[in-house]
Amino acid sequence: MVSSRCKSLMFFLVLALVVVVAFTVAGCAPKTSAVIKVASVSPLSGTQAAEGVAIKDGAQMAVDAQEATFSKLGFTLVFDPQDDQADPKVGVSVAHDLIADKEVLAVDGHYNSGVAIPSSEVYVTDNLCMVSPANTNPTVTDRRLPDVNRICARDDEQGPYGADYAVNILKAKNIYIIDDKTTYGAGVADEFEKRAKADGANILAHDGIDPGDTDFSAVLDRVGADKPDLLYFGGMFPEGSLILKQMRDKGINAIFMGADGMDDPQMVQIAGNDVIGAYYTTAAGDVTLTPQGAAWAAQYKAKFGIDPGAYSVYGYDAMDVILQGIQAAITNNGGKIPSRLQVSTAVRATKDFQGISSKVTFDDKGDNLYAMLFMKEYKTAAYPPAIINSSIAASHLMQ
Ligand code: ABU
Repeated sequence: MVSSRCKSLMFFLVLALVVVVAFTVAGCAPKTSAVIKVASVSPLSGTQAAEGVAIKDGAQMAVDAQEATFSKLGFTLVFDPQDDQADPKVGVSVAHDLIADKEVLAVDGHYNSGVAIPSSEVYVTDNLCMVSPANTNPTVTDRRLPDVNRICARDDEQGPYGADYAVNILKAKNIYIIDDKTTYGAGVADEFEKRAKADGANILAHDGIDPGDTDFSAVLDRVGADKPDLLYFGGMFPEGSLILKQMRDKGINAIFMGADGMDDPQMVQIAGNDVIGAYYTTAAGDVTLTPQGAAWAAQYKAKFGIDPGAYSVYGYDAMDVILQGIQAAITNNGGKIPSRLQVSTAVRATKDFQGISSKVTFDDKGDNLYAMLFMKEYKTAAYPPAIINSSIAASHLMQ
């Protein structure tokens, strides 16, 4: 005797089988679209996390805006944000993870040149495309890796730009230089020093600190003894802001100038009113100065509840450059998922792409022909400071 419970079970099993066969025969089985992952890699923890998160959020916004477009093409676009902790070893480890995940087709990163350079040595082993929103050290692109690009200016443009302003406009004659001994900080300070000497300034000393230092009494005592007109700092905002505050506490009145590592609202949070009168060069403009940029910044604030950081819009534009490259690579590949090499080739071919921050055309090294430099001065203790000068960062056109 077959129980009625058994009969019901058999009925449902047969029904399920009929449904599966019917869907398969009719070609109605649910389709799974291929996944395309795009990563951002920047410091999401540690003292530089504010700028790293700003880049990540910018990248996220670009991905969210294009999910539907990729879906229509038959792909599921997935954002894969990674934390490099501003540490080269962590960056390299993350790079190996990204290389191993074959769904990852491109990287929007990094923030720190000293992390980007060794990490990109890993990306190139499998042609994984990298577009940097913020890495300014020349070596990033001077190695001519075919998959490595940046949309911002370079430090062999930024250092001289700052030096020309310091010597020719601010009339600094005696300059004291401090750097943080990193690839970025020492690099931009060396470029500043070369041009300042060529411009006729006297370099009193070129001193060093270590990232993570918080007490700058010893170096600032040496600065005070040398009585410079201007103190130039090559390094990042956590240390630079403390140097500025502590030099004023010691009564050192020299003009303070830094580079784009200073471009973060924490400069005001740390140094308070001592920021007034401080200068820095940066590769990041003020996005709110155009109607389209102001609308973008409002959208960013509505989404993340905070104003964009210096490099947020560059994180967005770098990701947008990546996504237009992936779409071109899909087209070139007959609508099928492209290889990493096809993506890298399409991204390097980017020409006159209109981003929110600027246009993007990559030269044969992966530098952006439209990259700009800006001089900012704190007229009040409020971020962002005023842009008082700007220039196309075009020296690489002559190389
Ligand atoms: N350029 C801003 C961040 C510093 C760097 O390139 O390492």
